[in-house]
Amino acid sequence: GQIIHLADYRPTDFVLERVDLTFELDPTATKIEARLIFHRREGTDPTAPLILDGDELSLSGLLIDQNEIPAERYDVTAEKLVIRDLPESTPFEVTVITIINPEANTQLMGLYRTNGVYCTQCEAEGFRRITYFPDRPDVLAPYTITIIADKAANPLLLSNGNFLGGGNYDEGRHFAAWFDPHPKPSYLFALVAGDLGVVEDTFETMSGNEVALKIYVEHGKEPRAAYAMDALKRSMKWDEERFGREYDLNIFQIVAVSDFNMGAMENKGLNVFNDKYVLADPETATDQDYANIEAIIAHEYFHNWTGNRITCRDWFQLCLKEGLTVFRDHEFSADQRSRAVKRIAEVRHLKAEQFPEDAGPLAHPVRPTAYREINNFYTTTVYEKGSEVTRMIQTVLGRDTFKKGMDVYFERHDGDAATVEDFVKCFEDASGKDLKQFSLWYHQAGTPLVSVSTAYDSASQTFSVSLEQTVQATPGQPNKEPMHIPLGFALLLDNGSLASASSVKGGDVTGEVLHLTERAQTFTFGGIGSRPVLSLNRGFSAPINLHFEQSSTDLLHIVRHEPDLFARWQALTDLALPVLMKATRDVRDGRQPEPQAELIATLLEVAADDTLEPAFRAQVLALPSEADIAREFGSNNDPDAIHAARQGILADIAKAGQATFETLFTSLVNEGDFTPDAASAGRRALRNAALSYLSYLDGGATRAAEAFASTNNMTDTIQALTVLAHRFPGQSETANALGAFLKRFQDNALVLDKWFAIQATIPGASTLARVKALMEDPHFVASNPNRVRSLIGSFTFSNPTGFSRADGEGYRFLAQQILAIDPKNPQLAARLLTSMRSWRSLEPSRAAHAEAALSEIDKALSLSTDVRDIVERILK
Ligand code: DPP
Ligand code: ZN
Repeated sequence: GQIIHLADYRPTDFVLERVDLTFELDPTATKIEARLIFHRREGTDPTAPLILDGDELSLSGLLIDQNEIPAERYDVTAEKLVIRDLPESTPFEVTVITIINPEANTQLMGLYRTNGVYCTQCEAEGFRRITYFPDRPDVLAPYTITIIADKAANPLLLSNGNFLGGGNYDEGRHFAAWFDPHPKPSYLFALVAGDLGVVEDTFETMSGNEVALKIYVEHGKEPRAAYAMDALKRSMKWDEERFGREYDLNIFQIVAVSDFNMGAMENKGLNVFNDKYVLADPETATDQDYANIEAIIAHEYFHNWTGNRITCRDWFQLCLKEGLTVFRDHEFSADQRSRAVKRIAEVRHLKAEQFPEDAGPLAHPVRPTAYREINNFYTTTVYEKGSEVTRMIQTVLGRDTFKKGMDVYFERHDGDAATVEDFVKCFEDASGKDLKQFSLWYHQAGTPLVSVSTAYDSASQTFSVSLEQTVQATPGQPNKEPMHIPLGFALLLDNGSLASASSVKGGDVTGEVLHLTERAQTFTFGGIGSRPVLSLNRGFSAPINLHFEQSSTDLLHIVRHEPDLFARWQALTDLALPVLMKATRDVRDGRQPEPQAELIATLLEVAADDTLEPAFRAQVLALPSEADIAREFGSNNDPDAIHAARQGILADIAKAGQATFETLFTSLVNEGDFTPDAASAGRRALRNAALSYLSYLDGGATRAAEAFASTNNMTDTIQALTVLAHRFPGQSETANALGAFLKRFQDNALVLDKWFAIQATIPGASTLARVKALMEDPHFVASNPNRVRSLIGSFTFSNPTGFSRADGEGYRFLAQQILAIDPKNPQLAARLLTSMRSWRSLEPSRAAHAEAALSEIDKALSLSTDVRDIVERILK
């Protein structure tokens, strides 16, 4: 794997006009005839050869304009097909014949088989595993697809676009033809064939076109696709209302498969989904599952415009479609649910996943300039930080101008393979603003740190806010420029109202946003009659770290009076984190942590406040996680000390709040049948938070076991089972509950994933032995990515005390697993390996074990490019 540089981008020498593919499906020998019509691009070298990409391919036939092509006119390897002496000005047709083995495709890239179903995954570079092709996102063409297959085994033959027709073929085979009129790059190609059940519906678009909606699932699972269908219809409506985007084919299809590397894939008109993000019913899906399904169905649907109609010029522009589409799905979920609670969940996720990436060896800009393996750039930086950057454009320009910029983008670039610069230009043109400095968000890696101090002067009635920004060095970027950081803010007065300044000096303030653009800048607000409390970075308007030593009195003022719920949650976090860190230091130094009456009283006050929505209160009671605390320390981390300190505080809160938690637990029972709506889910979340606290008191195991035995939905079941397993791992109640759960759900793979994940995340050093034993369990399927992620991934990503046990055995275990998985599924292996990305922030002895385990991987001779790239960057 060589390094590919953005600076080397140039268009292809040949323009692809049309693609016509015929698949003769066979489990081990599928024949593909690709007929590709090209012409030489004007102004290019008239002798340039045509170069097509391949991956593990062997060529079985090659024709030009239907004539055999002499051997001296082409060179072929498994990775390249180079054809010379092509016409200077007339279009020509290249016919490529390949034969591939879907059954043997364990990488799950290209055409493969999952539970007897043929399925494809082509993003980013899977299409070249099907046929030799200019496999890059700036080569767009309309596709005609013919699929021929055994009729009994494959009654369904699906591809992109609209259905053209089909019928019987020969010897028990039949065929179907599809045409996608919208020019698309190869990564959006899809084919599915097999025997599946279907749920059908229709949607009438805003201009009155009727669209057939179909969701395909395994036979018998049709009822579990109802929620996904509902989410799809709501997504289609929302994109019309919010962004004026209408669907553009007469059919939209989703296929759920059980072996899939990603969450889902937005192939034009034929989305393929990890079934985890389609299937749900109250008995088997948690509230989180429902929320994920809603978000991912929306995300893939929204790609139809942001990704498909307007695609990326090259893979460096991945955030152009992903960051933007994540922003769109976040906005959709916020509109469907509680905006503040949704924002809290987003920020928690961003800080838990993206901030560590940006602070470690895998840090890269939202729009990178070099990569060795593009699969490794489907990161939280490209997705989540990319979304935050889009959100900031909206914050900087205001909602209306942002919308205008989006309209310009859709209008100007429909049908294009565009760049980040094209995108930003649309907003510059719509607003008349120069976004050059703002664009650093795309180009500079690292989370900015903003230090804040404030001063109130009663004589002049001025309040000043001094800000200083720094961005730490990241790989390849030692020096950083000052960025444009839009900071939402409010000045809260004593009585809880908001101060409005009569004047502002020192910088640009628009509405409720303060624009930090210099390295250091002081904003002075005039006409402020009494000292206000500053609420800064409201709504997490910028993805930054704040260093602001606000007094607990001020933070409590925000907790009680901020109209913005997100800001209240943030203030509570700012109160809790220092307490958790102090307790961690105490544990490490062998001191007894001090009681924390003020924090505890505040948390309990919020918990009992019935005027606040339950989902918000549940988020507050969740406290910063062990990973949050580790991230805040940044270095020399001891996961055992963090765990012990946090557990101690949870126990103190439980003791002080017993009455509150008893009341919440008994009063928050949802009446009637289960519904997955956000309000009901919020009540469940708060009730389960109470159950979790009550487990620290006498009779905790019995109570959790009773709760487990009496639930009528998977959310409550999982919460009760988690309390049992994580708090009482060795007790009979836990063994009984795990046994009962397994017996009841052993035929449901998605539910079994939860059973594995709960056990993999039991805190403590002994969980490694449990994980190893579970790998021998007959229900563990090593070839299924969801199962591997649920057991091994949950252990390495979400079990700090288990994975980072002091003797380093957790790291050695991961190294063995990486080496075992890599030959079969490099993408999965590389992703798992990123769980080591923060190894340098561990205390020295754990860090030494981690480095040794990484070196074991590094020493292996035949690593995939995927794993090679990650291990070298992590070790550097
Ligand atoms: N399918 C992945 C996503 O939608 C990659 N495009 O984000
Ligand atoms: Zn996406």
